[in-house]
Amino acid sequence: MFKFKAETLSYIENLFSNKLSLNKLGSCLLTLFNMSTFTPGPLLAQFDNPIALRNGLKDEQLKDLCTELRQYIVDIVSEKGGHFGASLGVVEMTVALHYVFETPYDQLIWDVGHQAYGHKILTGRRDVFHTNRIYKGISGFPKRSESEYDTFGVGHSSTSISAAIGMAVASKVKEEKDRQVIAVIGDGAMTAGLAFEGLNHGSTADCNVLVVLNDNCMSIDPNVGALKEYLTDITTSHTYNKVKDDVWQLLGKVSKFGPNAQHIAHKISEALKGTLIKESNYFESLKWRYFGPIDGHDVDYMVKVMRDLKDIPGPKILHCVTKKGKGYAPAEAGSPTKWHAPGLFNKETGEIVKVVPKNPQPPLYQDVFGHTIIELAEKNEKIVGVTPAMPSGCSLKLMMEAMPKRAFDVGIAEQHAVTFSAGMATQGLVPFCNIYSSFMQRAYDQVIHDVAIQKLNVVFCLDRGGLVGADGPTHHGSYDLAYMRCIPHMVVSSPMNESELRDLMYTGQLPDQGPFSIRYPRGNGVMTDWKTPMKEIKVGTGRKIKSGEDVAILTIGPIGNYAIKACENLAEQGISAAHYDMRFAKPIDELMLHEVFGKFKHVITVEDGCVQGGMGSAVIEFMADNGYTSQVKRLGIPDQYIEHGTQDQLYAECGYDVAGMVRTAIEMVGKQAAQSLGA
Ligand SMILES: Cc1ncc(C[n+]2csc(CCOP(=O)(O)OP(=O)(O)O)c2C)c(N)n1
Repeated sequence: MFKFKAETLSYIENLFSNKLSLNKLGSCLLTLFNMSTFTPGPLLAQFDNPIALRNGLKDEQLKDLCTELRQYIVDIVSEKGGHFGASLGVVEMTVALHYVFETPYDQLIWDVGHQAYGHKILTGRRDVFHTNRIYKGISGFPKRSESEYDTFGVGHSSTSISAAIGMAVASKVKEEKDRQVIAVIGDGAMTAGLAFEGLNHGSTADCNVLVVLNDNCMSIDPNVGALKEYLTDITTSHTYNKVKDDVWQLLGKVSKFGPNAQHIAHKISEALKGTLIKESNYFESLKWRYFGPIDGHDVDYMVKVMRDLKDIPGPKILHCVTKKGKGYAPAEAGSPTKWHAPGLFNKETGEIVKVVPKNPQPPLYQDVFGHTIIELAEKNEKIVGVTPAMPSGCSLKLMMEAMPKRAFDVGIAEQHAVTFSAGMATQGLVPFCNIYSSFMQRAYDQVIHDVAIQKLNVVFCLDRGGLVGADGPTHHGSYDLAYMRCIPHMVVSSPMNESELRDLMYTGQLPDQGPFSIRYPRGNGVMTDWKTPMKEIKVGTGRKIKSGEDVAILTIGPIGNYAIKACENLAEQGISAAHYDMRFAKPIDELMLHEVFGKFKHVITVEDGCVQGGMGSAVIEFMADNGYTSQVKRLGIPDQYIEHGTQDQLYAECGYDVAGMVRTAIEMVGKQAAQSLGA
């Protein structure tokens, strides 16, 4: 049977409630049938996939195709949202790669994948691209289940080189001699240890990999560290560039030499090395052949270079210099950080759409963190802040500006961020190490081995804990409550509101706290007046928000605010629900749990995290250990990967929105309550 999408249903509702103007009717009808109202340029419209492109496009049309592809991205992202600057910066690279290489047979891997919009549009998803990141629409990142052109699922950075080497070695094992593997990786992603591990192994793996280094000097915020400076040096070095030009001239002839190509290429690289003895090349020293830097926006030249490189076997790097936001004037002129994912904007003026609320709104949790750490650090000189490449995203930027010597962006290097924090903690400092919940997965051993076993006082602030929305399964912070809870010494906490976040941050920096984790979600809090005086919360204590008779709802974190509404709703239906804000998943508040299980036959636990191993599991463990026998239902993220959508859509899908809590309570006690009401 034909099923309407949720988005479509809301259009229908709006139509019938007269909320939509007539001129929107057309676009609504198109949306009903999931059709695009966006019109691609004439060239882009002709090609449904790269095979058609390679068969039909002439070299002299490459530039026009790039212009149309760029425009199509601007048209759609300005109205539908999503990542922006990075995709515009790789338009020429995307076209050149699909034009030169035999995708999907040749394997093209995008690192992080936030820059792959052009790739999606060229690889069969042009007409559904307007559903990008929308509930039930296409994913904002490459995804193997979505297209055979998406060779490797991504979202987290710096995986592309390792994956490419794996694929290339597999090709070797399978004796597919003609198959090419290409990884596109940004200069930001290149700062991660994982990328280095790939480079280090790749040189000896004797396989056919091309790494295209997309160097735009930016991560989300400005890229940091020595590699960035090295790449800038090599791009601006006159000696290097002169030699490079000579080499390219020679290289242009390589493909014509057929079987001798390898020998000639070797001679070229030796010549390059010899000449640049004083400026020895980082990649060359790791035994990767290095080519470039070249202008990543000159599509004709990119095509020429890539054609040549196809004939050169072994591991090689092509260094391309690009600009984030290229071709869209407001993004080129403005802050690349702002244009990384600007939200909706007026494509004619470049003005970013801001809905100005009538009344003051509660702050983002990340900003509460950003302001509170400064307040704490002003009083406690031992406090320092650490972020792996997310200073804007987690708002540590505020501290980096206010106290530049005490706040550090260490690059996309979660493992280093944790061990670096551990090192500082051994010297008596109190690091607040802020890492998104899903990115922390990368640094798990460091949390255990470097922090927890040594009982060091590092305060982990896990931003984006819980379902994050449009970024989808790679970014949902589903697991932290569970993965932190099984670590000895670790305090596992989550505030229900801004004031509790401040109190927990205050508590975490008190003497001898040991490893202390505080998780909070993406988005806004609930308090407009949130700068409350900070006080200690006794570790392992929750609080009763509301008494009740029929059922107890135990929550952790801001999802507790949904429970408040659920209790009100249940009261209207004659069910008296008690509500407890647990605050800690570990140590769990045993006194409070004795009260709960001593009184209630029906208990519901709610967390914006996986149901396995989280707070609900802790409650059931307590119940079993203490011989209680109540009926407990755990609400949270089920044992599956949740796709993208708005946070509310996803809470509803997982059954822990207000309606889900009410439904569960009624299922558990509804009949009984109804009977006692005499129904
Ligand atoms: C492990 C991990 N940490 C952090 C991020 C967040 N993140 C997404 S894109 C990005 C910047 C990537 O920079 P770069 O590779 O240079 O690509 P660009 O956006 O400049 O094209 C970061 C830090 C991530 N996706 N994965």
